[in-house]
Amino acid sequence: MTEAAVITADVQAGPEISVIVPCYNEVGNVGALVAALERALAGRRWEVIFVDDNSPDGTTAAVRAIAQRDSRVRGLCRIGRRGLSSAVIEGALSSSAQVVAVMDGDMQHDESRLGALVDAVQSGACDVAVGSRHVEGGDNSGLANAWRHALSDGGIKLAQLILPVRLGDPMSGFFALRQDTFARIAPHLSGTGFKILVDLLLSSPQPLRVQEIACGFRERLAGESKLDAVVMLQFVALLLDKVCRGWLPLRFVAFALVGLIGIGTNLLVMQAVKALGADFSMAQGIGTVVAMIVNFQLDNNFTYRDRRLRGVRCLWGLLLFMLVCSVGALANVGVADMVYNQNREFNEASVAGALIAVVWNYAMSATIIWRP
Ligand SMILES: Nc1nc2c(ncn2[C@@H]2O[C@H](COP(=O)(O)OP(=O)(O)O)[C@@H](O)[C@H]2O)c(=O)[nH]1
Ligand SMILES: [Mg+2]
Repeated sequence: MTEAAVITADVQAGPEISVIVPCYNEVGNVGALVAALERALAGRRWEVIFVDDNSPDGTTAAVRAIAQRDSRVRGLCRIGRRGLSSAVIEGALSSSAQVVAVMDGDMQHDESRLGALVDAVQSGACDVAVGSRHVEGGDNSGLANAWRHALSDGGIKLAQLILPVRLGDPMSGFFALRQDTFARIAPHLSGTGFKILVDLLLSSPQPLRVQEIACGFRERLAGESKLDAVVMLQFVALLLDKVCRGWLPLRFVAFALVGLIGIGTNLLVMQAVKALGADFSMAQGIGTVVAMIVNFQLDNNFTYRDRRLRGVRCLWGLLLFMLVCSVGALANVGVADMVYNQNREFNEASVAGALIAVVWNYAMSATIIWRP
């Protein structure tokens, strides 16, 4: 027996269940959720891991205050990061329990179904047990309004088109699976956006056996939903990423699309400034600077949302971005000139120049400005 394997009398075995709770600005819900878990999982060895992205409302402090009295409560605070799915991945990988369950931190999920989810996985009846609002007995009444219902239904239909398994509620954020199953799939996950269950089902090298367990969906206890237009786009990006089996670098595609918006902005502003009586160089200069600022904002809030720069770092980032793009513009003109001198093809030359510029800008942005 090795030194590490010696167990002293007063050491207790670890939990059999880790409940992973991604949270952002959920300070008003943490205490209620721990109390709910206590009731729902009575008689089982469990822990809860709150993964908070350094919420400004003090969610992590609230978790730590409870954790000081209760060793079943753990907190993982991520700095400079955002994202539900990536938070779940990191929480689940920090677990040594046999089963991990994932649930939201706003009391929308019905914790009384947790035991059934865990039992379904532990009995070997399935690989993933899903708390489902779309099987008999389930309900979706906690969705805020008709728009959220339509969005959820649309997302379900879209996901069902490409999922390898039949599932009534692939958009559920309430499910359980064995930790080793999660760890096996983890290297293949995209980790983008909100829909970690869809990510797991589409990323698993072997098809997963799924069982749905009817479950209610309540209204949020406190705080606000974080679902917004970018999260919706991230869902489409996740599906695209999986359909293309990872060969389409989605961040690059987003960066190039933002670049196209930049070209449009440049032209529009240039025309407007020219109409106000400025000469060409002045109009071109102002158009370029405005386009760079717009591009930086879009990239910071969308392309690199998970690494978003704030405050002084955002200002430095913008200056660096302008420098990088200026070098990119010089490379664009240089390469376009070279190609044009060789074959006198105007279109080919400008496409070659633009390509070099976007690749340069992307490479520099990804490695220097929004460093991983
Ligand atoms: N760590 C982390 N958790 C998040 C993030 N966005 C949302 N969450 C949490 O994920 C859960 C579901 O999010 P919510 O906004 O309620 O989504 P909705 O139920 O679809 O409106 C909640 O516990 C949120 O606090 C994020 O960027 N990071
Ligand atoms: Mg919610």
